[in-house]
Amino acid sequence: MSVALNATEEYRLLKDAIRNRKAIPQISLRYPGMTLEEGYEIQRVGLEERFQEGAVLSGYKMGLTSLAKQRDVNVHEPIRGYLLKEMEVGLGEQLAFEKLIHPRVEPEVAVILQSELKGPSLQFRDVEKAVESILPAVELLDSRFEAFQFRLPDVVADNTSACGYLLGTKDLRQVKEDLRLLGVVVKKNGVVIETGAPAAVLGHPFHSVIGLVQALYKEGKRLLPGMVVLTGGITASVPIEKGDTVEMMWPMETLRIR
Ligand code: OOG
Ligand code: MG
Repeated sequence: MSVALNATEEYRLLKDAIRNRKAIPQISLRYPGMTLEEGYEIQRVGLEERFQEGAVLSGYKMGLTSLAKQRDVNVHEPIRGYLLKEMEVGLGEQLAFEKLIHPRVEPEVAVILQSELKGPSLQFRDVEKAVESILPAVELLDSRFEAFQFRLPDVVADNTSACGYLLGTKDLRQVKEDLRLLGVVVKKNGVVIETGAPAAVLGHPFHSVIGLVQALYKEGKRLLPGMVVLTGGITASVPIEKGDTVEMMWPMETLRIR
């Protein structure tokens, strides 16, 4: 029989990794039988602690909703994590590299809600009606695990590598085209290194929102007006270091990260 892990203790190690800016070994190396539920329990303990420290929830993120991302980290199942207000990076703001371990950025579609979403049997049109805006976004990832390597329960415990996010300003619905087909071009230091389209995310990013709401429902939670949902990386993520510039070009605006 495997030994049960202590979620509070495991969260402590993740927190130390952030504070010391030093990655730690994967939890599942010490607990080979670690389950997905244990991963979510560690994530839950972490969120609870953050609340006690005064952090404010700004929304949620879905991860590994595209094939490109699943291949990127060799984990093949969608996962979810939480977003805090303090994670938001302003447009034009420099990344705080001195606090990061091995950051990566990825292009995403963010959905901002104007009304709540809940329930086990949400339909596509329910999401459509609840949306306030659909914005191009960048997620900043920074795994707390060595070599950015992990298994499914590890990355869930680590709040799905969440670290920051940046929102664009132009609602993608202003482009009179099918959202699924809008292109995003990712350049690093002037060189195109990734290209993609929102269709990469479960066929349409709204399916990611539906999956999230269904998972939250099982925990008695819902999405509230004003919340941000990051629907998942469209392409593989791009490592970024001090001195690099990453540009994500969408039809109406380019998001620049440095
Ligand atoms: C895991 C988080 C995945 C996404 O958008 O797919 C994620 C990782 O890649 O470190 O945020
Ligand atoms: Mg992401």
